[in-house]
Amino acid sequence: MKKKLRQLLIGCIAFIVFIWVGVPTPVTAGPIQLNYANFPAAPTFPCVQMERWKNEVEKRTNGKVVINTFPGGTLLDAKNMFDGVIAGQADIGCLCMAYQPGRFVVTNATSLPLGIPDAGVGSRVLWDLYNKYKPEAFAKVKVLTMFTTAPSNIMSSKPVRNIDDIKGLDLRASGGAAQILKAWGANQVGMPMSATPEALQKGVVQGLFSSIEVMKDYKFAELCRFVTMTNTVIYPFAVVMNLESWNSLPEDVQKVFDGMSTEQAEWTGNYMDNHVKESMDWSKKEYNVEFIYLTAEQKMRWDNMLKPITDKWIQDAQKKDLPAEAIVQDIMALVKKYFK
Ligand code: DTR
Repeated sequence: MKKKLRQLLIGCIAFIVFIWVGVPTPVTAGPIQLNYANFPAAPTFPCVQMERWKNEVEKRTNGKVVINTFPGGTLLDAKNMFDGVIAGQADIGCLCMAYQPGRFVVTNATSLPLGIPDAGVGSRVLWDLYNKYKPEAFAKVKVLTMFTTAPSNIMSSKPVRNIDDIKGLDLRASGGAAQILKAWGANQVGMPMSATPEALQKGVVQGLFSSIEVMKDYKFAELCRFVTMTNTVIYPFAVVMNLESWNSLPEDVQKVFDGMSTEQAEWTGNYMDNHVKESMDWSKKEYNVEFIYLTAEQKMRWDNMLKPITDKWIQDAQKKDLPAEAIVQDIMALVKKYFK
């Protein structure tokens, strides 16, 4: 009797174990969470495009993916954005390539004075250039998209009406654009955009050289009552993803990301161009900002002073075994293609 009871008990336990192990419990895994880092403040264009991308991704993956956004350098700042993404401190990061001229030589060729007229054209040119050359610099990341700013102008607390006015003026610019200010004779002070509001407030600089949507987004119009329209050089940006994070995504999600690359470049370029106009109107209305236009003769003089910059870039890039002349030719041909 005892033996039978024991057998029954063992049978029951075996049955329970069988049910427990054999029947799969429903998996209640949540959505895929990805952290996206950005360096400037939330109202600026790199963050506006980030929020747009987030919303589209979440919509197009039907909630399978959730993007957590970190503007204002809260996860990674301008200087360690690229390496931080490679190291996995963020899954995705947005960086201004112009801040590191020596690191992103090919894509930074778009910031040479080659006549990119606006951000819509600039973003298309940059994205095509990247896809043609697939530069080695991006071997350790997945590139999600690229885009550019609108051309740069001088925002300052003192009027710059001619080339003499800029001589010795402390102006902030970063990376590639620094050489432009130097060529014009300004006292160039280097720092990322995110450090500029404080430098202006403290009087470390009397102005800056950038696309002018920041007059509104950072309220620089309050301190910079003059804008000299030089319409020179854009700054190129990239959005990159950690390779391991990318490889761990299901194929259908990767397809959504890849399917958005060109669209996001174009969307951002167009947003930037419209926002520049808005910012100009706002600056005039709110702070009576004066926009100074160079005469054709002046503009030619200012532009001519920049010619050695492209020649020097070609020489330096050739030393790095890059097809420098072909890259410059490609940029000019792409500008023609997209500039209608
Ligand atoms: N012109 C570059 C890049 C830039 C233009 N607008 C913004 C806004 C926020 C961050 C960077 C930028 C620059 O001056 O840094």
